[in-house]
Amino acid sequence: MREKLESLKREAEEKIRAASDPEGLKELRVKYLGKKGEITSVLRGMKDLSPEERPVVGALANEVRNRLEEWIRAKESELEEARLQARLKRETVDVTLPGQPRPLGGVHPLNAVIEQIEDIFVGMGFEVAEGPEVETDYYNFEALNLPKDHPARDMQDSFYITPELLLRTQTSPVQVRSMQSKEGKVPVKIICPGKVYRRDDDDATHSHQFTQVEGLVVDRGIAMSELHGTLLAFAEQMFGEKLESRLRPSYFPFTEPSVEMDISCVQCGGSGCRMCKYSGWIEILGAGMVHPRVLERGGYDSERYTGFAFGMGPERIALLKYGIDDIRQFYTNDLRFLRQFQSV
Ligand code: 2NL
Repeated sequence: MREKLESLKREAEEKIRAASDPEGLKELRVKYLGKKGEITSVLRGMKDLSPEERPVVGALANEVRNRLEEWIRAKESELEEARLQARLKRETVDVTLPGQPRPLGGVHPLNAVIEQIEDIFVGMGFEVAEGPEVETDYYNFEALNLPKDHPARDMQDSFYITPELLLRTQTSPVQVRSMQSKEGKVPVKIICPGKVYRRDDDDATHSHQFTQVEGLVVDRGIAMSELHGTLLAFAEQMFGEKLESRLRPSYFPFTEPSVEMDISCVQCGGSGCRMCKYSGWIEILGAGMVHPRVLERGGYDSERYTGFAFGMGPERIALLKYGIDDIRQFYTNDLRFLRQFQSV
């Protein structure tokens, strides 16, 4: 039995040393040290030994078992360590490697200008109002003092969906809706930015879809001087403190009197150049005192309240501000164009 134990020990040592993975090692543990393992079966045979031999063989068996246990445990940690090292090597991340650059977008120049216009008016106490792009004939025209026979209502000029519904041609209907929802309370002090639509052949200065920012103030005692002061403050913040401005008489069906505002040319400062067609002046917006009929449609007594309104085209403002010569640049998404505005 002694020889049997010694040979078991040698055989096991050999196999434990050769084990290459924890699973194989586990099988060896079962094979030698398990309940039905080889050592156990040797111990079971001890009952046939003489009383003198029994303790000697017993001690040897215990020693062999302890050694095997020791070797297996040592091999186990060796294999685990090797497995860990392999995994660390495989999964190593070099944090000093340069990252993958992610392409960053920028604000579209037209949206940048619209946001800037909003900021300037919000700074003067205006609120931003928005409304539907599909409008009724009533809000888009009738309420704005454009009667049925008005030339601006020509079917050829607007995108009609039904005889009563169309894509709005201006953002003024939002202002009429806002007036109505205030139920006669003052002040009304809003700006309405948004997309508008007109049937037009696209070229460098026209687009069938463009943007507009309109503004409206209604209160007691609003006069032309409030209009002038507000729009001059806007122009100075948009184009610079040094500019000159003037109001010229004009005509819009929804305002009376109506004006157009010019500023000294942003390009030449007023001395005359191609941009201002050698006049020294650049038109930036249209405005006027709200027509009494429009006030009444909005739910305001035109005997008690007055108001001013204005409308401007962000495309035009952006063309002037950035020296762009073709409105189509805003809609064709040429990245070479757009990338020039990434910091805006
Ligand atoms: C322009 C001129 C203008 C208005 C828009 C307006 C709105 C209401 C009442 C009265 Cl609710 N007026 N809007 C007034 C004058 C001019 O736009 O050249 N826009 C690009």
